[in-house]
Amino acid sequence: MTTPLSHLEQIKVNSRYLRGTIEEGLDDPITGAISDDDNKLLKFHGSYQQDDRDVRDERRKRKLEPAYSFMIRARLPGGVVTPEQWLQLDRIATTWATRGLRITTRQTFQWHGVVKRNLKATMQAINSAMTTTLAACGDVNRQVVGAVNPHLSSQHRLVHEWAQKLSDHFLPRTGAYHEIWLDGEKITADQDEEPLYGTTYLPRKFKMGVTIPPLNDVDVFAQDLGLIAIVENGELQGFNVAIGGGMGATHGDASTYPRLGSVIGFVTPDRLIATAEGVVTLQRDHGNRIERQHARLKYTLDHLGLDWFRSELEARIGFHLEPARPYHFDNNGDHYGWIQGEDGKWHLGLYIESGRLWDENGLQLLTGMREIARVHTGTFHLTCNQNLVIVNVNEKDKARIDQLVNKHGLDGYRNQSGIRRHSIACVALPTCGLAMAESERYAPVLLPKLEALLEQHGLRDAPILLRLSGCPNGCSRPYLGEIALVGRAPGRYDLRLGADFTGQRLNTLYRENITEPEILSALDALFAAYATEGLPGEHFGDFLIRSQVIPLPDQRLIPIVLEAAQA
Ligand code: SRM
Ligand code: SF4
Repeated sequence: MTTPLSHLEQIKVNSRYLRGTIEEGLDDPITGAISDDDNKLLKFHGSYQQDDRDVRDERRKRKLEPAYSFMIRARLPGGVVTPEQWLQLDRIATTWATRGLRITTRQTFQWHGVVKRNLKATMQAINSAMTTTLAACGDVNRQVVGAVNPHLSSQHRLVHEWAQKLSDHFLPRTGAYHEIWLDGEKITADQDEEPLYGTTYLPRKFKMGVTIPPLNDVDVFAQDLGLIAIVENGELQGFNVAIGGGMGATHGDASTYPRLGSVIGFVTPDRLIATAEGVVTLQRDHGNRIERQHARLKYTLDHLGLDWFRSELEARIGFHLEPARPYHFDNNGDHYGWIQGEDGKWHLGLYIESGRLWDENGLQLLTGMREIARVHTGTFHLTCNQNLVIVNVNEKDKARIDQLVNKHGLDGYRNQSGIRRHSIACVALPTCGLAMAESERYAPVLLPKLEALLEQHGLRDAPILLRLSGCPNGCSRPYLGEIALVGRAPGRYDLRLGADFTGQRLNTLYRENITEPEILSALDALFAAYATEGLPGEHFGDFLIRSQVIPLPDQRLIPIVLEAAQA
């Protein structure tokens, strides 16, 4: 007896390569929504239907349909944006979206609040800016992230090149996107094909990231496929391959969990695409298509075994992976302020709170970046920590950029506390349909309180990784925070502690379902101990482990050949 496919798998099969009835739904003037099935397909096109949760109850009482709108996500491999693109993408934000430009934790832009009648025009405008939204969401390979390492310009270029190649290789081939959004020629589904994905695409989302040690700003072990570039004497030798990273979990369901990627070997650059294709197609063929909560690659690996996966992979690609090469990571954060690249050009790293570029609270972050894009001759790089770097500035142009940065309140990087500089918060309310608690809107409330505590203990500048998520899906990669709050209910969070400073150790649940006073009181005591008992240079997460406040997490969750491979 064969087990039936999940409802979503059936929707994919019947969708005629992601067409569904999206076009008809867009034309229906009676509602601001599209059908549930089409909404599932729309994700593959890079958009989610949402509703404003701040007014949901009130509208229900007034018997109005929810205030529907659409979130749109761009695909910007490696997070690179030219000034011309910036101006076009900014114009989309001011014309059709409601909350500016939002830099995501996968170094791309999201727009929120686009209403249905403007969806097509917005998609067209994004494509006119020489980018796309295709496969920014959905059960496919998503945005490929790449480390932002401006002071080593040649390596930076290299990471971007590989992010772009991988992104292009795994882009869906369906003509549906062009037909629906760009008025492309209509073809019948039987003329269409998806050579790599087939009619059911992947069992679940798939994520890739490329980094060059000692920087791990992409959190390479949180990727389904993480690639650690090995550079010797300035030359790229190849990549260590880490598979099965992922953050998402469900409260109260121990069969779901965050997992760090396992390093399974090394490949030379000429074998990278074949290896990546082997990993993706093995997941396509063996991932769980019945229970979506167990469909990510991490569960496929834990179910079938890492040894099984590696030998199937080698059989499929026709060569053996070499032993992983030594590497060492220093940190997974961003560099702020000016830094000179090896080619003499300058780069300016800016702190953007929760990645939201918007004109509010007396700041003009969106306007400021627009002004900069008008005069800048280099590029912009978005980071996975929701920040941005103004890249390739000539010496003579630095003063002009500085003046615009100061004028528009983009100079926060100069004087922020250590914890703020290392904080990330996911979007959560009011747009995220899965949010259980506030996150992005809670960061400006919580941070001053944490800063006051840290100040009292002489820890104002201590670099501490703080990650806030409105639910356990983990969009801010909270399980890699030295301190993390994971939403449970309005005003209530799990407090997790003890990840390291480099993205190589998961944190552990410390207090469950607690309120702000309880969070502050718990942290106050730990900050006091850290201030007096921490060793020089010791990071907060490491201190918590050494002092046994937090037990060392389950070794299964630590990258498997990490110790052997590390220098
Ligand atoms: Fe995420 C779902 C926002 C990065 C794990 N994520 C969502 C949705 C689309 C909610 C939904 O399904 O209805 C959120 C939309 C909120 C909104 O209003 O914009 C959302 N995720 C985000 C972003 C915007 C967070 C941010 O503050 O920047 C990030 C967009 C990334 C991008 O540009 O592609 C974002 N999401 C992540 C990451 C971090 C990463 O990839 O490095 C993770 C953890 C890594 C991972 O995938 O394991 C992540 N998001 C999830 C999950 C849990 C997946 C799982 O395996 O269980 C969901 C829920 C789901 O897929 O069912 C989710
Ligand atoms: Fe929404 Fe949860 Fe992701 Fe936050 S972590 S954006 S609340 S799905």
